Amino acid sequence: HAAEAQRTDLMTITRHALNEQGRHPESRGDFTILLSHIVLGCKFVASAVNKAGLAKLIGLAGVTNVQGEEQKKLDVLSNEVFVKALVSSGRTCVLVSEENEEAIFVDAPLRGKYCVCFDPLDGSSNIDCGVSIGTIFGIYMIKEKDNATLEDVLQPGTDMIAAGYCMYGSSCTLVLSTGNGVNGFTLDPSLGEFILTHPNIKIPKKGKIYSVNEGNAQNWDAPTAKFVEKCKFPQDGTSAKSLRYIGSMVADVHRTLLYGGIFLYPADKKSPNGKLRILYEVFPMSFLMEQAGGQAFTGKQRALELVPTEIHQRSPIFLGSYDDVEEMKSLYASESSTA
Ligand code: P6P
Repeated sequence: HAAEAQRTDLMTITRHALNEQGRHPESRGDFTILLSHIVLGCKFVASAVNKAGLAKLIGLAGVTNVQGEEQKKLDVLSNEVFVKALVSSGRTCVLVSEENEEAIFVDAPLRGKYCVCFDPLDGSSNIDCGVSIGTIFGIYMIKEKDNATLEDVLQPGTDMIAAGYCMYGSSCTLVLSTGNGVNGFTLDPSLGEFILTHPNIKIPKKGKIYSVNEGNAQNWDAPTAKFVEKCKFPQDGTSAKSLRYIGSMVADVHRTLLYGGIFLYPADKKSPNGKLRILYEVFPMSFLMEQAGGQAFTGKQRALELVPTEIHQRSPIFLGSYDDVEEMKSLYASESSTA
């Protein structure tokens, strides 16, 4: 009967959020309503991404489609969908999108109490070759509801109340944390519902995989170079690690979360602050890693303790299994002690 109950106990992401909400009797369900609008955006993007290849195939993705409208690039379309969904939820007041140079401030009567930082379609350059891509988001609570300013999103990641990503790949998987562990939900297209498939995800304490763009090796600093050297030529009798690098953050992080290991996007001579953006790539993924029992480090400090001064600011990032990141931290510590 347990198996039968499991099969029919459809724990959807909305039911899961309502259960979580039950832990906060004072809550009026605003977060659940916000989440349902994020989920709506993810469902739309999942459908558009799946059709993208086909659209290209049958010529829809040319300059104009059959309706004679200009076919939007998927990342632009995804951004419009998420901005509209978040504003119409009536629960947001500041939005920061990778696609918008300036932050968006929501006016009354649709203004709410949440600030959402998101990359609507990270890794979109990989669409044409069918590599998994994703939406990444992090959520802050406004400091003072009737006075939304940039300060409300220039906060350390430790102030985020929730974070997640939706990966559009062989299946559509939404991974979410509201500060009480990490859960994974898989879209059942026949129901149009995200079903809980990965309850209470915990990242293995140590992994056998390292994930970095080796093409940047000539520009790495000494600790990163040393760490990668040890992965390839271990001196302690352990076997070498495997290199897995997809070049789409959501895909690389999802594999790291489930299988263990470490994902690195270090600073290098070309980009002293690395490439990944703090508010909608580094913070959400670091939040998830810590909630899953892993770590996230910038080369100088705990990633979530960064305080951004600009909404598109970048940071180096090393995240993943607790012990692997700990090794990275000790290499940086010994470098600074000998410097
Ligand atoms: P590189 C994709 O363009 C992205 O923003 C992330 O998804 C990914 O992790 C990174 O850049 C890949 O960068 O320099 O290795 O191609």
